[in-house]
Amino acid sequence: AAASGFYALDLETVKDYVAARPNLCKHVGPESSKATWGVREVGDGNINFVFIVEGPSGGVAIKQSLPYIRCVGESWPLTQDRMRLEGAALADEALHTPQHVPALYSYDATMALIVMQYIVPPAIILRKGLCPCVVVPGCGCPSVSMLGHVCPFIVVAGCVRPWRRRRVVEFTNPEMCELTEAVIFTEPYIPHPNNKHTSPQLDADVATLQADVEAKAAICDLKRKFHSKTDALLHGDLHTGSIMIDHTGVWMIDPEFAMYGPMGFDVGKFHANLMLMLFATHGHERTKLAQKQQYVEQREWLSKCLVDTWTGFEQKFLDLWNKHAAKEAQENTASPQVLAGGSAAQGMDVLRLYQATFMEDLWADTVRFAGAVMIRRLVGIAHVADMNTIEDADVRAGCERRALRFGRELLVHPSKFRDITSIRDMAVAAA
Ligand code: ADP
Ligand code: SR1
Ligand code: MG
Ligand code: MG
Ligand code: MG
Repeated sequence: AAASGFYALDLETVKDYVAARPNLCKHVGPESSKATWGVREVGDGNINFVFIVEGPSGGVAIKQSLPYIRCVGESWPLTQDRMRLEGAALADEALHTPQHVPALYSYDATMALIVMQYIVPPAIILRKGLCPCVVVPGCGCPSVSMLGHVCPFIVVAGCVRPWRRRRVVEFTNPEMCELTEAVIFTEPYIPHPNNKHTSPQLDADVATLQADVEAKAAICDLKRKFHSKTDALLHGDLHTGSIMIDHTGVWMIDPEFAMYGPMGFDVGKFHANLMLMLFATHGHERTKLAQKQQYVEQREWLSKCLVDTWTGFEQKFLDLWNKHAAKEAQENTASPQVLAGGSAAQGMDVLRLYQATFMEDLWADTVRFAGAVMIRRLVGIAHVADMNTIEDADVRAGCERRALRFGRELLVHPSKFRDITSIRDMAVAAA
């Protein structure tokens, strides 16, 4: 928890906060120029407050956590330590992919805040670019390079060294993980006061889900994986609202849920959010007929992005793993080469077979986590603008129902989806 001395910033005090710190003034402007600085609170997420402070030298983004969840209020307390975790994760990600994260300028434990690089317009939150349909096919797939860089470096498998166990402990993020466990893996499957859905249109669908033994067994298994796997340092909340994009780059923001966990959780969460928008396009198209062609193009962009995300990720991940494999052989007693008794050829065979098993497992996790994330965004506490902005409730409910059924298939029957193109084809057909 934040030490005493904490206060919630506002549009005035945030300027004083910056002006009192020369290391921050250098990004904004001299203290003497304070009267000319512009300040906005731009937090549109569920949890925290974000201020942008701009002056003659540039700008900073200041993200502060209050001791509760913003979208719920004081009735749901939440650790302010989440800003420490977010700062640590940004710093860690910057070691590997500085081009894909805002630079961290400072962390203040007392004030439970981080100060970071302001990602300037025209960069836009990907979800906001998708909802009013302004992301055009000219933007590349945001995730190809990003996911490929971010997930893999831990070089998973067999990487059982003391430093790794220490890192898992360093990034233990129990309260944020418990939040995820509640809102993704528990509440949607039971009647719970946090839940909401388009009612009465989806009442029967929700009742069916909450009586669905197969879905409940699947989510139990997935929750165990979320608890117990420590493949890599995850972002932990990698949805389309955590990605900023323009025609030149991609930035991941908001890693306050960072922890060592199953890689399929990050990848699946991103896929799920692309698919939610894919299902939503049909509703937008029906209610905003003037833009029909744009939605057709957007669906094509989303479908391509879905495929490129997985294939780009898989390729980058295996490349990195292969690069590290030689090093592993010298350092790690559990490496395929050591287990092969010094035979380089056999070591390579062990590595290839092991990688194939690993990727199969990762794929199944990705499919199932994607299903769980789609479901939570339709019947749990936190819905998505992609669907919410379809004003006609009957049209919206139709999109949501189709997405819910598809999410359930991903969760319960992952083996029906042998690869990413089959997910794409089935999602396009089901939407
Ligand atoms: P929350 O944890 O509440 O979801 P986010 O980290 O997602 O908060 O930030 C909320 C919003 O603030 C983002 O959607 C984005 O518009 C803006 N934002 C956050 N960080 C930055 C940044 N570094 N540069 C520019 N805008 C930012
Ligand atoms: C109260 S649940 C809020 C949700 O918003 C965040 O972005 C996470 O996805 C969390 O589950
Ligand atoms: Mg956010
Ligand atoms: Mg946001
Ligand atoms: Mg957040």
